[in-house]
Amino acid sequence: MNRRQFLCASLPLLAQSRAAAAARLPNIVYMYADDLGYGDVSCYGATRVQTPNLDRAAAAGVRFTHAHSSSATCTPSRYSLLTGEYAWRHQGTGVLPGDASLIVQPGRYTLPAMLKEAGYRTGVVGKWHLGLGARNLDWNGEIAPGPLDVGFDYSFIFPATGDRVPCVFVENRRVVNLDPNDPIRVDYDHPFPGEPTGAANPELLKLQPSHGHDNSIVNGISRIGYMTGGKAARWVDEDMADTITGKAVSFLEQNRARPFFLYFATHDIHVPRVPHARFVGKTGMGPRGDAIAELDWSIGRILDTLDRLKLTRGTLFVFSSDNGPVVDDGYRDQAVEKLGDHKPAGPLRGGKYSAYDGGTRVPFVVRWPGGVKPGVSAAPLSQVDLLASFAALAGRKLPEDAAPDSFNLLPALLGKSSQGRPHIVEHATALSLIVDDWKVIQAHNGPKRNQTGNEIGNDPQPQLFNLANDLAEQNNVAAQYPAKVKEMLAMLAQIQQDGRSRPR
Ligand code: NG6
Ligand code: CA
Repeated sequence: MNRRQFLCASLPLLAQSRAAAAARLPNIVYMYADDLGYGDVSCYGATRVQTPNLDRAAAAGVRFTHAHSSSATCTPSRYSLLTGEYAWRHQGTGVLPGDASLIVQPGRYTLPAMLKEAGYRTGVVGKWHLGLGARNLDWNGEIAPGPLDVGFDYSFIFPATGDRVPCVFVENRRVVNLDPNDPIRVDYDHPFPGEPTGAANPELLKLQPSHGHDNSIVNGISRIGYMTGGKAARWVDEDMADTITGKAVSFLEQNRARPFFLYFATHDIHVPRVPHARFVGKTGMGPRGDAIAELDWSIGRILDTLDRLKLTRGTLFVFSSDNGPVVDDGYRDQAVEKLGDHKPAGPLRGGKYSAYDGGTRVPFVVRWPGGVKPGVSAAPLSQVDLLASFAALAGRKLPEDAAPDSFNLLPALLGKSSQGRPHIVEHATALSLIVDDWKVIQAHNGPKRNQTGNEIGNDPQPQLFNLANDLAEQNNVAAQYPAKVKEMLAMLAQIQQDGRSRPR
């Protein structure tokens, strides 16, 4: 073959590979804060704490005002995010203890599994809280099934929450830094003889619980549940953001050459709030405010890394929170005393655990330079929609039975349409349904507030609000509009009964 023939033969190939490069699917980074409220960041109106890094993403992207986690607590929100199915459809998807078995069935069609099929390299870093193992997990051996069995290629997680044992990181299938001569054991019912607890040894604590949280002591903080052993593997709360942000950054560096999906779930701003010394005193709001500053630093590290790797234009960056805010979630950390006029839920009623909008309406920012039309969007959406929307982005067709509650809202997500989902189901102890301006909350017996002081939204009668003129849900108009209440409750019951809400 002469040079001319060679060129002629290779040109189509060259053109193809150029086209392939141009058509490289965008990377996706989904950054998920814990317990961060609608009013906790400056781009949503906070003034006493500044979040310049999130604000810069929001200014270049789309800031959503009507985006919801699917639940007012963590486990069910994360379950829905990964499966595209409302968690309340299944028993056993509530807030899990740290020794729970994996609740997402291995092999199931999940958000990471879908993206992996589409050619993405998938990783999870940070909070997991969806259980690990099948039953009676031995923390000293292979930890399976876990993230690697539901679609992730790589994982560096903490099993449950910062306030639950075991207080160790798990990388892929092993506890990190585990000394085989100091095996870990975990028990949620019985203390280990000879091990101090918060209840028996408050003098050993650097942070006192306000309710619960008085079992095993790790790093001077008593937790939920008991653990013994694994001394070298235990985390130091002050270093947690550094550790997991560092792992997230490494994942970006190592996978820069191919499409990747990073699910980065922070510990901030969940309890125990023990930010690194660099952030202590930064906000004048005590550890809760300082944890927001630390969270914003993590966001900045991710955005800076994308810039440094020249991946910013090719990366869809999404930021949100798993549920609304809480001030006293069980530790005496001055959050209540130093709150002042800061409004964690902004203009919304309730917070974490609540059927009012403060429970699930959360900050939601999408940035993709060149890919989104920047602005502010009031399109109603739920995190349960990310599976179907990202599938559309990656050109995948969902199997009919997969992701039964996930709507493809890609045009809305990219700021190109104001059309969101036709209805939102919110989950707290009661279920609620939002359609257009109306919101109904199912009747539910139980206390008005839980021990955090947050309003739960329980009422023995259904409640009805018009969010267009009463965003703060102050005027229950159920008595004025009985037909509306009836119609909406019937629709909610239908969604429950059908086992799915995504049209076939
Ligand atoms: C509650 C904990 C709370 C928090 C929550 C889960 C007590 C008294 N309270 O049971 O501190 O851990 O569970 O939070 O134990 S979540 O964000 O993971 O849903
Ligand atoms: Ca949470």
